[in-house]
Amino acid sequence: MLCRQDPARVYDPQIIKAQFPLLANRELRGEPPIVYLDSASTTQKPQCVIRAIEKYLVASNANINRGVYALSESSTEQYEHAREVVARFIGATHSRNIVFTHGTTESINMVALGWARNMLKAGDTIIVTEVEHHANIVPWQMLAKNKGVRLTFLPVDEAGSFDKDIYARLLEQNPKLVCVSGMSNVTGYLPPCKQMVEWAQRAGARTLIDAAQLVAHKPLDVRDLGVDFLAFSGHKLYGPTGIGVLYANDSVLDDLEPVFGGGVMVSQVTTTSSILAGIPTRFEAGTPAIVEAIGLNAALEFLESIGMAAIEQQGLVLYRYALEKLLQFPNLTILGNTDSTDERVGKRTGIISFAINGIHPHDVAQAFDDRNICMRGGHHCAMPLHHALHTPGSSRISFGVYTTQADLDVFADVLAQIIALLT
Ligand code: ALA
Repeated sequence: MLCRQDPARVYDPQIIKAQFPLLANRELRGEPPIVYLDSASTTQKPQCVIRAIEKYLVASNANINRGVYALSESSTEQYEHAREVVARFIGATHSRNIVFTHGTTESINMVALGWARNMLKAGDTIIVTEVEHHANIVPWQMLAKNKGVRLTFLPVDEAGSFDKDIYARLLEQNPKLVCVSGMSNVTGYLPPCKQMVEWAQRAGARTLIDAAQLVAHKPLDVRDLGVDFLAFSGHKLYGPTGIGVLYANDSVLDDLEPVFGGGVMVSQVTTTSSILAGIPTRFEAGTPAIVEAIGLNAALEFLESIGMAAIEQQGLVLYRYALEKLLQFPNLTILGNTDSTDERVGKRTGIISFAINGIHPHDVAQAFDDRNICMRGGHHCAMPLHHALHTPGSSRISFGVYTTQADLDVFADVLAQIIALLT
């Protein structure tokens, strides 16, 4: 198999990195080495994903669900196999619970427009949190405007974390839906999602988890979480852009209505009406992201062969290593609590954002870029969280399976130079 790692091999980020063409062997190509610390934005792609896409395009390319010729049938099988692999990867009962979308944003909008718009009425409450990426805020604000539902925000404390008592009080408003990020794309904060889902259910609310960041950092089991909807993107877990997933459990799936109409999602069409195709095909109008699904399949097999538990462990090692380095800099504030052993604030991983007194995050990112280090500066599409943490923007580093301690050593050396230069 293209994607299989040797299971006997101990996780070694250097060996993993060697499988990412953009990062590996740059000197041999006469290119300067780069340190890539922007995996929260998008991940690099391993050779096996690139090869799987190439192999599909060279040998199998045809539209799905249409042709009766062998090439088309094989393409349909590969696409549906990808759906099964996604279901397995997140612990879903069945592949019918997996809807392919174009990304997390589309998945969340699909819940807002295909489920909440029909199931909620004016005056109903949706709980959203201050931690959220704009993708899990704006669709609900649009729904509030069009439908008259009320949004209530679960605030963060100074540590960027939730207070369970405040959450419990908000649940007394009998919300119909609770939307929460599985992992902050700014602070790496991992809210206690399982408990939040349990409490929401007890209050009679449905739940949605934005797992865009979480899915690349921890093993995920949607049945154990008990969540109703969960959304993520392929490109943040080593697959291509343009493919995303909406998981919907059986209890909400029948109430989810298609948002897009078109070919394939119907079984019969007359000039006056149409009959919907089965689930999940009815949610995937038009030609879907077939090539991208093949790439996502390869990416998930790649991750499975390393093991998500090993990835989680290694992520925590790197997170602590980076944190120790950053904590040595005066004039630098790390967003959110930096004590990951503090039970009250929960754990963090994979992402660290910081502000340097007197330097704009864009200038920091530019200075790093001048030294071939890719990191992000700005509000990271999380303006409410930055507002709650009293800063308009921050500098962010985020890690992937290929990130090494050596990368972080280079980063810290350059950070010292930049601070000396710019302050
Ligand atoms: N959502 C991506 C990020 O946080 C783009 O950087």
